[in-house]
Amino acid sequence: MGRPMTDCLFCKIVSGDVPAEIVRESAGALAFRDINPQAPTHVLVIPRDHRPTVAELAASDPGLLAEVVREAHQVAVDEGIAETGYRVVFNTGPQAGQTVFHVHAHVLGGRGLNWPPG
Ligand code: IU
Repeated sequence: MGRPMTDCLFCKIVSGDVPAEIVRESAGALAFRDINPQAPTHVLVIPRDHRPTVAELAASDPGLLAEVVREAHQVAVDEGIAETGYRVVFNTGPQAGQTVFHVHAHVLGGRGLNWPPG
């Protein structure tokens, strides 16, 4: 836990081996635009350290999870959607649609978002 995983796409974005449009960086986290955006703003916030899911991050490093959530809010501020509203989503597990097992917060906004989600 916490070490870079050689077969992890998001670890490769952290190391710079895979390019991404990075919008924010903090000591422990990185924010970059999703390559398949589902809303006018769709940014992913990840911890630099590898953790597969939000549950594992919460258990092993709650301070780092708090940093990811603070950065997610700061992305919304930077994108101008903090006032109108935005959504932060951690898909967790295959049935919830998690496809990349390096925890990431989706920050979505810039349009009306339906509830419940599909
Ligand atoms: P998910 O919650 O694990 O399904 O989200 C993974 C996201 O990662 C998804 O929205 C993809 O579009 C996004 N993504 C990306 O931004 N860059 C990539 O190279 C790959 C996936 I593969």
